[in-house]
Amino acid sequence: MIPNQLIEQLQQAKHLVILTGAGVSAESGIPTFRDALTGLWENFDAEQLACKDGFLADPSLVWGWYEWRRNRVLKAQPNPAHLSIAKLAKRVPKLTLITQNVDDLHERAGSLDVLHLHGSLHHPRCINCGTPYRHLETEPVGSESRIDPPTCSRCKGLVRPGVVWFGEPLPADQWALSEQACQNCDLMMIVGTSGMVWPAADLPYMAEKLDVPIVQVNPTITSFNGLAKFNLCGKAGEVLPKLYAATFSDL
Ligand code: BV8
Ligand code: ZN
Repeated sequence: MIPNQLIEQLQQAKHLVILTGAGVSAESGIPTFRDALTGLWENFDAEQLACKDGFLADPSLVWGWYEWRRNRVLKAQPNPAHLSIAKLAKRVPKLTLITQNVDDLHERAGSLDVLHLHGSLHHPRCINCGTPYRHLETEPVGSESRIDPPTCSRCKGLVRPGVVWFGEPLPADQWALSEQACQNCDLMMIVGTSGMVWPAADLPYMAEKLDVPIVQVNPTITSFNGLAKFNLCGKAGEVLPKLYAATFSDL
């Protein structure tokens, strides 16, 4: 199951980059982006809701969707995939974790300095002046319903989710650090992403151009299969603990 050559490369890695997508949170019960379109939102395209125009066209529909998703995350726990990634960081000299996910499960598993390319469900802000909004514990979240977004305490503007919507640029600092890591690593792991969203999907190509070996962990075939030197076909929550144990079996 785990090729010896991969075990050696992981044992000798000086700088490992891990890029994760929604698949790494799937076993925590977090629906992937496209699976999150049920109930009120089932007749929508993700791209229609996850964009500024979609929010402005129907703020309570879109805010309700994000609140429902945020509540799912609050109730979820990190799974063995998140935990294995956090443990890996203690075993390799340098690990850069880049995620496309908007949940905080990597952080809750103990990962530090996570690079969030697409923002976070947990840092809403005013759409006008950018003032951060702090969720009140008592806010009614969770039922699949329309929820009017709060308004900014400073300018009365609408509060928006702290995610990167389609058509919006990625946070420049997170992107620059991610690019830099992919161009300076000696092993790259892609976990649970279909590679359908840009420019995040560009990162593995940057590493491959520099002959960096790539490992993919995914139960299905993706556009990265041709790029990866090692394709571990399986669920991240099952494969990553095995990979960790095979590589650092002394622990
Ligand atoms: C940009 C936050 C330019 C929101 C997300 C027209 C106009 C403008 C831009 C574009 C355009 N056409 C194309 C583009 C580019 C566009 C894009 O890529 N579109 C796609 C649809 C083609 N990109 C953008 O717009 C980006 N910005 O280009 O700006 C610009 C520059 C300067 C100035 C102005 C503008 C912004 C993209 C960010 C979008 N935001 N998330 C939210 O969450 O609501 S992306 C969102 O979808 C997720 O974050 C994720 O990254 C992505 C895909 O989600 P999923 O499908 O859920 O997950 P994933 O793809 O990762 O697939 C799940 C995988 O897991 C599968 O492979 C599955 O097999 C696997 N899996 C399942 N179970 C497991 C598993 N793996 C392991 N273990 C398991 N158990
Ligand atoms: Zn404001």
